[in-house]
Amino acid sequence: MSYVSDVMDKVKSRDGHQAEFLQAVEEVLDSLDAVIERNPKYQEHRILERITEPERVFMFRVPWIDDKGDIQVNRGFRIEMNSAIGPYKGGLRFHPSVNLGILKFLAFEQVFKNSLTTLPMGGGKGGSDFDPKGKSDNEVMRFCQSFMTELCKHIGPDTDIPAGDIGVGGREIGFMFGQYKRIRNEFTGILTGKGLNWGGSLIRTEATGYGSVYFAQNMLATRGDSIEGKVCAVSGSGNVAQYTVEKVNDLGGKCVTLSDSSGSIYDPAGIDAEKLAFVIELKNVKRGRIKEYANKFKNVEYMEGRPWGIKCDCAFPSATQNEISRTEAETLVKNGCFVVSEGANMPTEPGGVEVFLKNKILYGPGKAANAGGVAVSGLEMSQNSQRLSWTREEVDQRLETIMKAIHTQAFNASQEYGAKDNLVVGANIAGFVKVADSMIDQGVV
Ligand code: NDP
Ligand code: 2IT
Repeated sequence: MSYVSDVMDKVKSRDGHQAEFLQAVEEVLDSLDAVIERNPKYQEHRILERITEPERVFMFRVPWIDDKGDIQVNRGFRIEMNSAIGPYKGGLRFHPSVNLGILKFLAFEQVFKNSLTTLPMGGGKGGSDFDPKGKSDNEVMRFCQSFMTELCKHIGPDTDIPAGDIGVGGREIGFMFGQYKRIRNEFTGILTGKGLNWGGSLIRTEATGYGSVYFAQNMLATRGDSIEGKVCAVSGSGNVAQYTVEKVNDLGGKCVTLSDSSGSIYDPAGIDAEKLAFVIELKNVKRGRIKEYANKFKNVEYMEGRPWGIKCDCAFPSATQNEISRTEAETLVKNGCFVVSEGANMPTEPGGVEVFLKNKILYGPGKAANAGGVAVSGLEMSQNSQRLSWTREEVDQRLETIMKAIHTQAFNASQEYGAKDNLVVGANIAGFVKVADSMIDQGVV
């Protein structure tokens, strides 16, 4: 039995019930055969056993009082996955589906993603099964304060720096930052995605969506093509989806779909700047449903389910994991879609990935395509350390450069290891080698 399959079996027997974690580990390990074969040192140093086991996991009770005066209890988590190349870095997700397995998958992905950014960041992830939907601002604040009252014992600007993810945006980061400062009496960069008046970076809000479109541009450039004139299907309508639409518009493409967990809208005329402003207000301020878009604008179709039946050139899945099945991938390809850039983490089921690779479409896996968010988080940390703020142009320029570097690293690694232009294999190898070599340098820890 090969070293890779031996380790996969061990992970399965230990964490068999953590389906998403196993899925993420299997995808990475499947890419590594050639690297392991050429570099026996990884087996000698038991890198795969170590890299699949978090360095540390915290689970804690988060009690808070709702508006009726009743006590509610949620579960809080922080996974400190790997610190070989820098302090733990990764978002916090607040969603009722959150559990240890989902956060371990996200933390595992984050290790390789952060490595690809070229910046010195280790990998982590955290969150809670708290559901912000339908909660008042005061309830969200009390929850965030309680969550940070425990989390503050474990994080720090040189230790572990959380940020946003699903259900955690500017409002939640603000409440958590305020509570950390109050408890610790320290104004330091312990979170990224902060408000621009108190240590945030320009372009951080836009970064994941912009980055995912820059990544698509880089993929298209390998075929002498660009986003201009392309019809794009986007899923989700939160942070990543919103700024994906903005950047596609900037570059002369047209986005025709958005979604949320209730359904999707199809707007054949395209989601222009004015319609996007409506979506941003609807989702970030009114916290309403995407269905309202179809009531507001003419000639828009609303449908239950996901938007992958709509004919498009490019797809930007930007909602959540496993939101493109094998069948949906087949439909996309059949309808002429030839670019998929994953704004979300692991949005395509393994069967769907197989379909994209088999059909040789331009496929950018999440850990490469959505790394722009954490990359600008890294730039926010640099600005905080220097007590300086860079201009919008400077940050955007750096983001574009980083996305290009990620594409180049993944593309080159795929070539070097005989996987042609398979960016799944390339991103996994390029992300892995830097972390694995650093682990070897630092001994058995
Ligand atoms: P938001 O909370 O801002 O938006 C999430 C969107 O996805 C909403 O429209 C939401 O709909 C939808 N969604 C969430 N869960 C589900 C589900 N189970 N089924 C269907 N739709 C769902 O989150 P983000 O935009 O920040 O995150 C989106 C994705 O991007 C996630 O996979 C995240 O991990 C990834 N990502 C985010 C980064 C960031 O910087 N924010 C960086 C890199 C990746 P509804 O409102 O109905 O729940
Ligand atoms: O999945 C991700 O990369 C994020 N949610 C962003 C993490 C970060 O630290 O900015």
